[in-house]
Amino acid sequence: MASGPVVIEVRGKVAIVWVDNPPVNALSQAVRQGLSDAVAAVEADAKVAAALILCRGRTFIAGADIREFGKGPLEPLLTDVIARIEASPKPWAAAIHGTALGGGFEVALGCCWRVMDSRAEVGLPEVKLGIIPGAGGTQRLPRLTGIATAIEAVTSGRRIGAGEAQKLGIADAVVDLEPGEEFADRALAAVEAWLAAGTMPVPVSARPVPPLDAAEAEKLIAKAVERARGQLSPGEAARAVADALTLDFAAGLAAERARFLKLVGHPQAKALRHAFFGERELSKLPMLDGVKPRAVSTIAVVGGGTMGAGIAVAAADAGYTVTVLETDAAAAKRAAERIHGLYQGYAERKRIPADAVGVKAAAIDITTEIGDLGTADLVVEAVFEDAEVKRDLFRRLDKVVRPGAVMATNTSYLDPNRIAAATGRPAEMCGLHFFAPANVMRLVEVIETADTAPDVLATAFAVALKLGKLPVFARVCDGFIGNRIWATVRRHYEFLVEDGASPAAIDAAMTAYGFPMGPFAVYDLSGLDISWSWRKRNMADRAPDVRYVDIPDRLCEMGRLGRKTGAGWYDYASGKAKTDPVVEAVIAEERARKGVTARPVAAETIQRRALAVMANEGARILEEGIALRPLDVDMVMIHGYGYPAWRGGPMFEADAIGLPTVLGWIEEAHAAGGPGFEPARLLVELVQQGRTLADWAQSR
Ligand code: 3H9
Repeated sequence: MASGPVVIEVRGKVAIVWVDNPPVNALSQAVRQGLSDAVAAVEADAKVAAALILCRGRTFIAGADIREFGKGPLEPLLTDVIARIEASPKPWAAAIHGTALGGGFEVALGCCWRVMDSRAEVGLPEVKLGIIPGAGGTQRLPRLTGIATAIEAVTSGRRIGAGEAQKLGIADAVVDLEPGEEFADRALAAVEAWLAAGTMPVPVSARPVPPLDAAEAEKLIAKAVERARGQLSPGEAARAVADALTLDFAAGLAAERARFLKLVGHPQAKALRHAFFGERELSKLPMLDGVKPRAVSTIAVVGGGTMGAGIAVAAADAGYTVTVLETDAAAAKRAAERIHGLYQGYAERKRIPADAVGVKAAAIDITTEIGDLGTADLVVEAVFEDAEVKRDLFRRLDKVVRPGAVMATNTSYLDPNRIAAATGRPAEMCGLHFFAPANVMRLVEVIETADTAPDVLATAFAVALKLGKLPVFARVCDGFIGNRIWATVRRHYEFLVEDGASPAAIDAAMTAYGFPMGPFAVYDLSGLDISWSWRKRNMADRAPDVRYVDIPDRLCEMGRLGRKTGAGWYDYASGKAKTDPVVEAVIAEERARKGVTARPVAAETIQRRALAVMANEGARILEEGIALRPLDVDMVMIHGYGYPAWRGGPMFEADAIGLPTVLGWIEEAHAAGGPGFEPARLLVELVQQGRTLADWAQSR
């Protein structure tokens, strides 16, 4: 076979079956057909005793071709291809470099032997796409690892490194490449040695399933369901693995297929595919087309507080030379301790060896001399959220930072245009809005000011990508994309409290919707004082007819600023969030003062109002050009605010539910919220035209 994505190269007695389907060797129809034909070709070639699958490019097969999902099954089916490989009288081996994921790992499990590069990983991440392994993964893996490990692997979708894979019996050999060695040569040598030994292992599908008590399996399934917070695939994946306890291989495979087919067309899987491709679309922007980013090798972070320390660690981890500027020696010491603490946390989670903590922390230079920032290629400001403090800082930076360097402010609510105007070079400024903890959270809003030069924007995107972040383009408005939507919906949650719902009932409704935390618990975690000072700043601009709930101000006046003060919407004296009679009394007083008769609010009402308000504000953000595409809004809400990925984000979900229905809910929210909650013009027009947000995005 000389062409197509699968090509055979015979070396001695072994046929190397090369898979070459860039970028990640996904199992498109052509690859499946190529593998199926290769089985026949290997069987027909009398000189060949065994076959070895190797992949070109950066990785082994990364799974089924996700773009083919939803198009109906195309022959040959992957299950049949794997069955042919496993049933072949000539043994097959898989040589894994990069990642063998999903269907790619399933192909490897159908082989007699698996040899892994020591840096390679395997995994069954299908649950993250709202599905389960559909080509035998749930039936073959437990035959190697046992039920409990297989359930953990398929429900988490985590990647298993070569060393662990060998311990679990997944990898038969692990190869540590010496400089100059080719993985193909080492893998081939391993296969030749196995052939020479003359023993063929029992096919994985024919091996017994290590027994597990049925009650124990039920417990594992229940745990997966609970952790999934409404997402179906983890529970289904766990059940599919547990089927192996009671069904023989063929019946288990059929049951797995039925579960796979049920899920692949489910709205949750569609939403998760949107999230998967959405993440990868974020940096594909017309304004970045052909624009060369500036070279960045050194990054200066101004401010070594929680945010600054997180940014510094993220930058150092990505290979940048990092300097942190602090105001005085005491602040510099605290910054150094914070950075050390972050690396300590890495060591505790086994991300780095314990003895690397000091070295890594020491690699981040901490200075109190602003002049030391003169050679930085990028300066990221992460100081106290005060316009004058920031403007003054940038005035001083302007004098020392070298010409051509990029300067970024990490403000969340202030106007980057005003901050940039403090410098003599606003074209070299942009916003980089990180989310705390900045070394963990992947979301970064990249803010284009009125003057940001295209290559400055391109530089910000390039750096964010190198940091392993998900950069989302946004223009300037109060709160940009995420905080603006959060502030709007938070006000609506406050209306619901005033109208009769308790904060705990709202939190329960939203966690039941799939959020990891309820909004009032989040409010307490991030601190009530941030929005309080914003409200105080903007008090003068407040129109008299705008609905205003005084409860959070009253709590702040009582010193209840959230978790950090031991009390906010909840009381934390016991270490856990507890409903507090003091808060209940404040709420009751405010209702009485406004003449509101409290009425219970159903969880569904809370949920549909929240979705409606978020989608409506998202639509305004789109019509104002603050965000470019609905997917940008969705990715911000998923990655920064805990919107359940399996719902696809508020814009995707609004389309999925139907814009006319959602518009009805927005009108309901408007009736309750008054001015500021009017339906977005964009949504009204789309409903009139019978179009969706996705249609709108496509037509632009
Ligand atoms: C499955 O296997 C089901 C089976 O059990 C049963 C079937 C019956 N298909 O992420 P990157 C694209 S479900 C199509 O930036 P990296 C991606 O969109 C599958 N396209 O690279 C991007 O395109 P573009 C289970 C795919 O180096 C480009 O490749 N497998 C697929 O950072 C580069 O991607 C998974 O869930 C795909 N399967 O990371 C694995 N994968 O350039 C999903 C990627 O146009 N993939 N693309 O934007 C990954 O996790 C990462 O891509 C990987 C590489 C780790 C492999």
